[in-house]
Amino acid sequence: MQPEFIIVHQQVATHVAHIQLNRPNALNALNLQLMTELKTALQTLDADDQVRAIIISGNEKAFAAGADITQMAGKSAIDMYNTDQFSTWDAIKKTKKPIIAAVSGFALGGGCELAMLCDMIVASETARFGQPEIKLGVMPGAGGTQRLTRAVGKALAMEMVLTGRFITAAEALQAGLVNRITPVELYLEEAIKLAKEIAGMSPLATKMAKEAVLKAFDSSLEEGLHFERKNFYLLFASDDQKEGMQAFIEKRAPRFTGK
Ligand code: CO8
Repeated sequence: MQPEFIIVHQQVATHVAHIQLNRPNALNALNLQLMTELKTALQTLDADDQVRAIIISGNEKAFAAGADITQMAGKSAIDMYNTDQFSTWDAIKKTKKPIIAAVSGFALGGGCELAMLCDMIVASETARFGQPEIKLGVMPGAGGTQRLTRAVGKALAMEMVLTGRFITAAEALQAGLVNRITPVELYLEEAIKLAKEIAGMSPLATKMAKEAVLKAFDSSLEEGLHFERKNFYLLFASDDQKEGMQAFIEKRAPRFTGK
């Protein structure tokens, strides 16, 4: 069945796939169906050998303005527990391939959390990041208090979470939340450029490197270093390691196959 709220573009030649959130009338508010479609698309792309890097974008006005407030408003705690809408987020988190969020306009609440669940963020100058849940009488629920704090530090995270203030793209860059900012007409192009660059590397190495960087967030230094070393050694079982190092020695571009 065709998804209703996302569009998936796949560039076979460059090994880059692009998922566009497409609920523009609601500023891409993340209702349950959209999140399920996103999860399914990511699982499919993660299993597809032709795909080596993934972009998630919205449109110029909004990456996503958060969870769908109208869908949540009348729910009880038991409804929330039974629906367990964060289980889709757990599945998205398991994506092994690098994901770049291309953010323009609003990235609020669950939208900011979704961008932070990605591995890198390319933002347009018009991007606005915020965790405004406090204004709705709740608080972030999909990683906002944890990933934001790790990205920007306690002072700014506390201010954003407790006041709901949106920060600009420039502030987000300065705080280390985003990788780079571009004029609005170039943000998607820039994200695609970055994705293509990553897709040119060994797909095995990028997956294992992503896994190891993420490990830094929930392990001690010793444990993380141990994990890193194991992945490093493991890559010597790959053709790509032989090819990458041989190509260096022969002064030519490597041809990575993911084997
Ligand atoms: N949910 C549902 N509909 C929304 C949402 C939303 N989060 N955001 C915007 N919309 C709708 C509006 O209701 C409006 O619909 P309509 O045209 O039918 O009235 C349409 O999108 C356009 O919005 P506005 O007219 O409000 O546009 P403005 O440019 O005037 O304002 C804002 C833009 C400032 C972004 C404003 O829309 C706003 O404040 N939106 C809500 C932002 C927010 O509070 N987000 C947090 C939601 S809670 C959350 O994310 C909890 C996370 C938990 C985990 C996530 C699980 C998926």
